[in-house]
Amino acid sequence: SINDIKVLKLAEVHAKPSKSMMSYGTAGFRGKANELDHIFFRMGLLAVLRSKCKKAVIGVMVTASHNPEEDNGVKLIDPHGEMLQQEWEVYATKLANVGNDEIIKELNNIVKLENISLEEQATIFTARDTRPSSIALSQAVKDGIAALGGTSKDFGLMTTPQLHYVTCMFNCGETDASEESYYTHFADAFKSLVKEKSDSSIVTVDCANGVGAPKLQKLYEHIGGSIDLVVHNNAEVGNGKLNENCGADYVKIQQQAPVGLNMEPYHRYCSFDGDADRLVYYTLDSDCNFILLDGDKIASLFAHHIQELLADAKLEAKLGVVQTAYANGSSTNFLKDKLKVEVACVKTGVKHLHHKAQDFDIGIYFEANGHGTVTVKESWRKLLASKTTQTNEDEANAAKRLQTFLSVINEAVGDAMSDMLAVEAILHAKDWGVREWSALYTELPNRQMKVKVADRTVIETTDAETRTVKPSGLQDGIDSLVAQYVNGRSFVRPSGTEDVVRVYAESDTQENANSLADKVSSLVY
Ligand code: 16G
Ligand code: ZN
Repeated sequence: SINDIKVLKLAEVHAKPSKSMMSYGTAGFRGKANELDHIFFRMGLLAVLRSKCKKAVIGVMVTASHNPEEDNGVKLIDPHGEMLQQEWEVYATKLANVGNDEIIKELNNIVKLENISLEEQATIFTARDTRPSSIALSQAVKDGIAALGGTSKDFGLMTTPQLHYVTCMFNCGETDASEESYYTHFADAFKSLVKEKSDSSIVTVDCANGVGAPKLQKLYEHIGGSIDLVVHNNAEVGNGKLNENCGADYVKIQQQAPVGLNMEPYHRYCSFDGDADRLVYYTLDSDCNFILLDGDKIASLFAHHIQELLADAKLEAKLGVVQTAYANGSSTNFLKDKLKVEVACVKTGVKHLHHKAQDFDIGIYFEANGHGTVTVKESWRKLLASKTTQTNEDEANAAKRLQTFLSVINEAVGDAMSDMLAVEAILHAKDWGVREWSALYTELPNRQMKVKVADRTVIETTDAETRTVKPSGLQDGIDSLVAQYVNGRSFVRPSGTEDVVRVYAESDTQENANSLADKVSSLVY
């Protein structure tokens, strides 16, 4: 049974402030770092139960991603590198909010509901981003793990996708799953796709002054001569602050270059976010207009390339792209009408996209904000493998190229580093620059805004967040505004990570998109 004394003693050390109420949101718990100590301790406890329940290693990542440096966050990673199962989010929220005196009761409750055998071993992999608060907070997680008799292996500084990767690999039987094995795997895959540098292969990477900077340096050392990378916004060498005026979220929302970057037309630039699980590219056109190549453009590039390889290999696959309501209308049209690929739209949040992608033999999913990856069905992977030994050499080679391409992608989760390698490999294969890539389709001008409201939960949405059902009348208001704009589209949704309502609008011109967003925003107040 649970060692009450040990748990309670440590729970005192990580006591909960009486007023604190939090819930396990889209990306775990997020908040001001100095209000989270008890949450991290309790997530250590929960990770032990989850590990015993799944009889597998569980990951715990300490990061608040693209949020300000003063924030922090924690999320659990399930055995195959997926996000924590939804039922357990409910336990997480419950456990986070009970008083110290009820922790044992709550833990026992989970043990009973999930039929957990406490004799099982529990091992938890932990890692953290570069926030100053992350060290103490990951210690709180480890205290929680120790309190329930679990074993923790701390990987120290890592990107979020790296922790997903090592967790997944270890549970698949790779006993030496390590940061090093991550670099070796992705660098080798990349090197077999890109044997020599092309002239245009200089990429400047804005690492948001986060953990992506030192990790990308390491990956680069493993890749050697097949690409030129310039690391920008590396807090280890400059004095920039994490995510401040830089990073994928900043570039995507502001539609402008990160701090300190002098851009030249049609050169290649990209940004990671603070924990390196999002990627967006950008450049300038010849008139020095800013051109963003976001998650939608990356998904389109992936789909285009995979489709070509499938055709070359004479392979059939159910290929699909999963997007959210934020996907630019032009990208959806391009995928559906030009590529004739099946497109699905789901609610915001990686877990929803990942889940839907698994309906396809090959599922490409991307949020417009740059988080995404490709999933492959195990049965289809076997079919692909058998095709690589086919007698027709051209087809076998195409199948091999597809196989190698898929292995440069981190299937467990969206990964800025591996997605960047995948983009670079495709551009190399097609002999394309950002100009050709961006010409796949022209984005509809769009605008995102956030609105502070008294209570964002009064807004309820349906149809993958594209429409509101509450408060009544709001959707009618939006509909009649949208009808006044050429190619107008707009939706509102309560944020899952901040106390705001988000507004999205697109239309034929930037002025119209801005104006539609403004008007819809004022409906929400
Ligand atoms: C989190 C999600 C991301 C989503 C974003 C939306 C994960 C790992 N991350 O960062 O997918 O786009 O939240 O935030 O699920 P919002 O609800 O505040 O708009
Ligand atoms: Zn992130």
